Amino acid sequence: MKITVLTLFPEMFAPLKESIIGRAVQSGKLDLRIINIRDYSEDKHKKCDDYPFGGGAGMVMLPQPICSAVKAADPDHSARRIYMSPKGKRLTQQKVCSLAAGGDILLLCGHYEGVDQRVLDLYFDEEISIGDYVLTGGELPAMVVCDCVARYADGVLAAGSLVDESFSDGLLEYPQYTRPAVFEGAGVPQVLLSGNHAEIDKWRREQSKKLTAERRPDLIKNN
Ligand code: 4GY
Repeated sequence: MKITVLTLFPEMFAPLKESIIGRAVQSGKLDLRIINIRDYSEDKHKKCDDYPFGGGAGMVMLPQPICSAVKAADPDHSARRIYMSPKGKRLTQQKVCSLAAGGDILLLCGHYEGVDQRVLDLYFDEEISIGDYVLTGGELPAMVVCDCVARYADGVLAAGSLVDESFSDGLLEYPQYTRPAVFEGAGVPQVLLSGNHAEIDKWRREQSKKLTAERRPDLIKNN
């Protein structure tokens, strides 16, 4: 699986060096390329932003450095080119699945007041939002996409991890317990200690349905 990220702040992607995603990169299961847009600026001061036409607060990212970086990273437009933006279509687990199955991904992170609209019109395929709130840049959203998509790369997760989790069947996940069997006076549901796997599966399915009905009735109606 290959994911390329274009950003003015490549050091913000340090968290992806840790834990499961870090190991996926180290082992070659995930080909993650973080590209500094500034390296592609043809300006003598490597400038990457300027004032917005029409006035207003903040700065807009210049088209030239971004488009040169896109052409270098994805010369034949073989990747799905995605701009992280609150204006985009909301990310869902279904969308994550389709991205994971879809081939190479290129993510553009905006910063400041965003990118020149012509970059999106001329070079990008779609916009994705991770939720209805505004961040200072697209870097955290791009990390969210990298993380949740990379979980689907072959061998990244333990076998079966993708099967039972929340949303995989449109329901929230059942509660989990581990040792000790009694913690601060609180026990574990007896069925989980019974060794009866048919009963355990049944209990977990019931818990999933109950939790989803209580907390996310919208997920049930849309099912
Ligand atoms: N929410 N989902 C989001 C975001 C920050 C200025 C445009 C989001 O995806 N991206 O809040 N992005 C802004 C920062 C330029 C993107």
